[in-house]
Amino acid sequence: MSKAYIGLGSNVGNSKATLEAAVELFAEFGTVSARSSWYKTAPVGYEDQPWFVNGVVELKTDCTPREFITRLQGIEHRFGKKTPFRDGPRTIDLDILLYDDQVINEPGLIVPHPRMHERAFVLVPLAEIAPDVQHPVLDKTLAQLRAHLTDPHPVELLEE
Ligand code: PH2
Ligand code: MG
Ligand code: MG
Repeated sequence: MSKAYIGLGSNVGNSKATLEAAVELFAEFGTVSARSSWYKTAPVGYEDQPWFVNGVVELKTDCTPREFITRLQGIEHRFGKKTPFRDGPRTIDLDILLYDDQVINEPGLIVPHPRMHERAFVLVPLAEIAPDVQHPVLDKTLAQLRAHLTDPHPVELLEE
């Protein structure tokens, strides 16, 4: 059984409802063992677009990483994911952040997520549920990485 962390994001449509529905579908290939709060986050990269809703889920699964990314892409497809350009608006984005302490660098499958350590919209929810987990490449805990963030983009708790 492996433990994976998935980053969820959306800024098109009813983002929170979409992401909640996606989390329900994770039961098809794993068991959700922790989930962060939802956050409202300023867009990083391409900035002329609505704020995102972001969060992180911890999942126990028997999938291989390759099966896992295929499952996540299947869910993205079911919610009609379209990405007209890099970092642009999307109904849903599901990214593998960590997969046990595996380090994978294959076409279409890079773990840990290569930009997670520099993004507040990832590290704030991730450190909320897994502060003591070690980043397998940077050899720092997620709480340490969060404390050293220099990303200026605001991350705010989503009001219910
Ligand atoms: N995802 C991106 C690019 N920029 N910005 C925020 N705030 N949240 C995201 O999920 C996000 C982003 C590419 O996947
Ligand atoms: Mg992404
Ligand atoms: Mg993605």
